Amino acid sequence: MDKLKILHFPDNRLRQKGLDVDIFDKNLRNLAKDMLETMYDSKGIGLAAIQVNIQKRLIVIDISEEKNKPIFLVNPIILTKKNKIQFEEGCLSVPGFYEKVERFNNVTIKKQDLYGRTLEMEADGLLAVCIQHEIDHLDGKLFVDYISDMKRDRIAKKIKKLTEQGKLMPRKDVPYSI
Ligand code: GNR
Ligand code: NI
Repeated sequence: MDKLKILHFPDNRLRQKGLDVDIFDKNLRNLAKDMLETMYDSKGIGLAAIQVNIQKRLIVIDISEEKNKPIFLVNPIILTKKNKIQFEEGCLSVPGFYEKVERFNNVTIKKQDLYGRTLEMEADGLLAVCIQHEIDHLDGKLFVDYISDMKRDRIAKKIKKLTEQGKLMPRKDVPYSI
């Protein structure tokens, strides 16, 4: 497998939008597999193609303990959302920083699978939050966009400095404090 490089905030490439996928071939399935392995390797529960510098509307998710229940979302669209909640989020593109964000506890979505078949699904709790977080990535949006400008700027500066010093955590571990 190819381990993909995950872009870090404030990299401008994270602000690009994903394009609809219209070719459902082996190449797409290979990319999804590489993204899944990259996500497992980084201890994440989701990964959007934009995070690995691929401008496609493709997401991989696995919230299972055993890491054996992958979900692939291609061209996802949120149909309904209800019940606002506050959820403490992290992001592989903002490694080591966690902040509370307002999300919906229940969503229904329409999506395609890796073979182009259209499906509807319902999601609650962590899965619902993860889906909203990942679809944001496809629209060039990050969870830090929901916090104050001051906090976001401080996180950007810290990540830049840690990267220069070679001290940015390679995987999700102990949080930094801001
Ligand atoms: O691994 C991740 N954990 C997480 C926790 C709370 C809310 C959202 C997430 S998604 C994140 C992986 C990631 O950055 N996906 O884009
Ligand atoms: Ni993320």
